[in-house]
Amino acid sequence: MSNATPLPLYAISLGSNRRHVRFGDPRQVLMAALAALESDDIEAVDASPIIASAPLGPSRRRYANAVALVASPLSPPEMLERLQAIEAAFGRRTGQRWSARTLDLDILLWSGGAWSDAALNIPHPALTTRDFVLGPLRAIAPDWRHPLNSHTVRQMAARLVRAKPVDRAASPH
Ligand code: A4P
Ligand code: MG
Repeated sequence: MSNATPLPLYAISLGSNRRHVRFGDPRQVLMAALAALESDDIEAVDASPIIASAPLGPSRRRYANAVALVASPLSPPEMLERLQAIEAAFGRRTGQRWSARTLDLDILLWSGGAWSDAALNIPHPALTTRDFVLGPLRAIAPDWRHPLNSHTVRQMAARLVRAKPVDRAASPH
């Protein structure tokens, strides 16, 4: 079976801005989550460095963020269900949107292309606007193309950096 069709790839984002009573600070939460992702049907392929990032949204705590590449035969809904089970095992509180969380796992990209249903959108809709996602993703998958806008991850990350000075220049003094 050495020439079997390669398994689909997923890019998964990891975020945390709360300590976990057992694992420790957000960086340690992400390291434990990376280990928890691996299983019989999820194979770790690569992981980015873990970065510290300023919070987007109302929470004031800084985040640890990273991106993992995994190979898996799971369908996108099955992968989402698995990620939500891992979040729950890490004590994720549901409820308030964007509240401080122990662990947030999102599907960024899938080698099968785009997916859209009531519970799941792939590529992740905020992928193109978030430096704390595109930075780590570029470290491990710079040439992956967004299936809808066809830009590579490297191009999307560069566009994000270039957008900032233009925005400032456009604002009134
Ligand atoms: N959902 C749809 N598409 C996807 C996908 N591609 N991957 C649905 C995962 N989930 C997807 O997500 C709500 C619902 O989105 C899920 O039930 C699923 O059916 P959630 O994770 O339960 O809720 P949430 O995270 O509170 O809301 P949301 O909109 O996912 O928040 P975000 O956009 O994830 O933002 N700042 C920094 N620096 N770093 C961060 O990591 N994260 C957030 C959370 C805010 N600020 C941040 C960071
Ligand atoms: Mg999420």
